[in-house]
Amino acid sequence: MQRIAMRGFVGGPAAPTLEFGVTQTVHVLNGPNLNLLGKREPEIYGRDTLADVEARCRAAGEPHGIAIRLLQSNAEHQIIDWIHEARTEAAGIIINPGAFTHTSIAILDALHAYEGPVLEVHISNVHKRESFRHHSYVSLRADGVIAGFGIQGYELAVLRMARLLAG
Ligand code: CA2
Repeated sequence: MQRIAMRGFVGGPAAPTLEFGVTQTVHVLNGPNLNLLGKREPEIYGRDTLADVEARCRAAGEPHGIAIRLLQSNAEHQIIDWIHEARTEAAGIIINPGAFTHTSIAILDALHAYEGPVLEVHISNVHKRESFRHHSYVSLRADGVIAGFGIQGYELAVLRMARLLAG
C-alpha cells in the first residue's frame, strides 16, 4: 500500500497552485560490509559514507515524489526479510547486495516474490575485478544494473526508478 502525501504549493507567489502529489517509497537495501563505506578501502569504494548515500538518494528522489528508506545489514536473513516487507511497503527496490550478489540464491528467490521494479547497484566496476565478482544471481531478477559509477550509481538508480514508477 502506497502512502499518499501532499507535496505542497507549486508556482510563484502570484500563482499559488496546491498540488497533490503521490509519494512513493523506494527501499534502498545494502548488504554486508557496506556499513564500512567511507571508512575503509577508499581506493575502491570512495570516501563517502552510507549516510552520504542516503542524503544523495533523498535529494534525487524528492523532486519526483520519491521517499527513500535506506537499510543495511550484514545478515542475509535480514535482507530477505526486508525484501518481504517491501512487498507491501515499497513501490520499488534498489539493492546493493554486497558479496551476497555472487552467492545468494535465497536473495534472488525473495526478489522473485517481489512484484515492483528492482534495480541492482554496485559502487565498483565488478567486471574489472576478480572473476568471482562477474556473476550476479540478483541480475537474473533486476530490471537494470549499474556498476562502477561510485556512489553516484545510487542517485542514478533513484532517477531511473522515478521514470519506471511514473509509468
Ligand atoms: O561494488 C560494490 O558495490 C560491491 O557490491 C561491494 C561488495 C563486493 O563484495 C561486491 O563484489 C561489489 C563489498 C562491499 C564492501 O564494502 C566495503 C566498503 C568500504 C570498505 C570495505 C568494504
